[in-house]
Amino acid sequence: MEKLDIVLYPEAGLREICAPIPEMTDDLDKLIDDMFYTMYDAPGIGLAAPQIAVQQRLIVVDISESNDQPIALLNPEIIKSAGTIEWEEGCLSMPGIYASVTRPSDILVRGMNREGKMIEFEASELLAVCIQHEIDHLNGKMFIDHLSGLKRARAIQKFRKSLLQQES
Ligand code: K2U
Ligand code: ZN
Repeated sequence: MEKLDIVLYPEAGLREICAPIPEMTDDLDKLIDDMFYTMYDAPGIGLAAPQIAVQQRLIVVDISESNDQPIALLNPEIIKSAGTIEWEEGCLSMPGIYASVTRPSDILVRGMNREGKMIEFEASELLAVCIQHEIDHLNGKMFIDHLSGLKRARAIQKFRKSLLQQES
């Protein structure tokens, strides 16, 4: 297992549309292990491949308390969504910044699992929030993009200030 470096905003790679993955490979299997290791170490409950500078459509998620319910999804898609939920979100690529984001509360997700099998499942509440947050990353979108102009500007300003303080 390897702890990977997490890319920080405003790295350009976080704004790219990631490429679909044609098939599961041994290299991807190792990358998935390293992404889970990096996510648990952060700690976080989700991680998308562009956050470790891999511009491919791959996410890992585990919202369990005991880190024993890992979900890896290649080419994840939201097939259906319903309801609304407001959640105080953060992002491992913008550490220390939190803001309330409203998203659909119930989703039907389709993707390929790490065994190369197409799967489809329903998710709600925090799992739905987390999967949507990660799929946003695959489309070059960050949680701050869901904020109003003023709140987004304040979040970016606060993050930039925290980076400058770390450098001084
Ligand atoms: O993509 C990421 O940056 C990982 C996020 C995913 C996430 C953000 C907001 C709400 C749900 C998931 C990290 O896991 S943020 C850190 C964190 C840790 C525990 C609980 C919630 C957020
Ligand atoms: Zn994030």
